[in-house]
Amino acid sequence: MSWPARAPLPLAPPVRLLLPLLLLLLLLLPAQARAAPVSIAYFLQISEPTLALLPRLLRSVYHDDNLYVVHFDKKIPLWQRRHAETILFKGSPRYKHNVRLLPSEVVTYRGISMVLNLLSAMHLALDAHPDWTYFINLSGSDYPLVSVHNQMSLLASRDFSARNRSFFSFAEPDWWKDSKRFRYDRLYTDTSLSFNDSESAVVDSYSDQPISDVAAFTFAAAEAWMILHRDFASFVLGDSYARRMLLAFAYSLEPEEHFFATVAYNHPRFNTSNVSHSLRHVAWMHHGVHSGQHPYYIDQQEPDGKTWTFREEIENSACFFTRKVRVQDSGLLTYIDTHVNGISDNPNSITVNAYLAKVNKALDCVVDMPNGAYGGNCFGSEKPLKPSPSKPKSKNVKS
Ligand SMILES: *[C@@H]1O[C@H](CO)[C@@H](O)[C@H](O)[C@H]1NC(C)=O
Ligand SMILES: *[C@@H]1O[C@H](CO)[C@@H](O)[C@H](O)[C@H]1NC(C)=O
Ligand SMILES: *[C@@H]1O[C@H](CO)[C@@H](O)[C@H](O)[C@H]1NC(C)=O
Ligand SMILES: CC(=O)N[C@H]1CO[C@H](CO)[C@@H](O)[C@@H]1O
Ligand SMILES: CC(=O)N[C@H]1CO[C@H](CO)[C@@H](O)[C@@H]1O
Repeated sequence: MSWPARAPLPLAPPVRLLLPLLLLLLLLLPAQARAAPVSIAYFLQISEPTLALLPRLLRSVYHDDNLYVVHFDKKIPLWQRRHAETILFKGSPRYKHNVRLLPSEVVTYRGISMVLNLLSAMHLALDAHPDWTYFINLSGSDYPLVSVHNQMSLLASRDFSARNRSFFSFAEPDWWKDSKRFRYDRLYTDTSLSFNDSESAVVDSYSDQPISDVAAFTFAAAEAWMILHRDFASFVLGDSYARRMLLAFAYSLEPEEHFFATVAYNHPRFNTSNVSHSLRHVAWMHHGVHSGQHPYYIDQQEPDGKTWTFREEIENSACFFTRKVRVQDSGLLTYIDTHVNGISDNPNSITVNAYLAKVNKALDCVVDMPNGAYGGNCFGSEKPLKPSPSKPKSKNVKS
């Protein structure tokens, strides 16, 4: 793979004369319009139910200047993974240039192997591409509400990349304690730590986590969706503080929601640079009813078979991505491409710009929020995230 250097273009004489004027104009523009777009490493973590959603997702977030790391869960049968790879690279010859496959690992839902898999992806991304600035973690059921080009510009705007800021959706503070009680006070083992590929479950030991009461760090409650600055990614992979914290979370439940946020919240190098929202729209509530353990599917339809239940909510979310998508190529995705992110061939520029204005307004709101603050209030429809009481598979229970 080669990353073409961008050679400065020679300037023609009339342009040279205009240059001071152009520079003056540039200085008069607001800072956010000026910064060069940053490049992004996207990680697409694919499980069996989301295999069919991958080709469209990759197409919709693809851009030559970015890096794409794709992972197929090892629990997906080998022939199916091979087939998915073949289909993927048939999508476009350009993919060869910047789409990388992460060798398959077993990923246990709600277990530490989700964190380990994300760390593997960050490692590959840091090795493969010299200059991405942000790392965005996606699953097959995410879908963009902002075009990639605009994502690259918006992450370069304000003080985000200038201050190496990472984005986390922290939960409301009164839930941090509950969350710790449900997920950290007992020891839970992700059986994929056995190195046995047929093992993938989180098992409750029903014994206390001895360090829970004495932990001198603050257990941070957040969502598993993040936008991480390269500086934070390098820190998480290479620093001994992060390594020790990883072990402190190895036998916990849902560590993917707490490990990264806890490192960022507690370490003095990052606790003054967080942004309190991960720019993801997740539908947890509908007509006052909590969805339970899993969020609602955003492509759910009303009984009339014509109305997309969450369409308006999506249009007010002001986020970069929505989830969870269940249906491949649904009319809702076509609608989003035309009216929201504008990546279709015939976008409606009025609604696309209106959505972008909402995103800018939300970013202006969240940019100065305090550390660990609940950023959801800046984002139209976002509803609070509650920790769910844990019910992992219980075997080998000792009483
Ligand atoms: C941002 O990260 C770079 C690379 O790790 C580092 O050299 C720089 O000092 C960091 N800047 C800030 C403001 O933390
Ligand atoms: C791996 O685990 C399975 C049960 O899930 C067991 O039958 C098998 O013997 C284990 N393999 C090894 C090498 O222990
Ligand atoms: C950041 O962390 C350090 C060390 O834990 C702590 O002393 C400091 O008060 C924290 N700063 C903020 C702004 O949270
Ligand atoms: C390890 C980890 O944090 N994975 C998350 C990456 O993002 C997807 C969806 O955006 C989540 O489902 C994963 O939990
Ligand atoms: C602007 C910023 O960095 N956000 C917050 C992150 O955390 C610190 C510590 O609480 C806050 O002071 C910042 O406002």
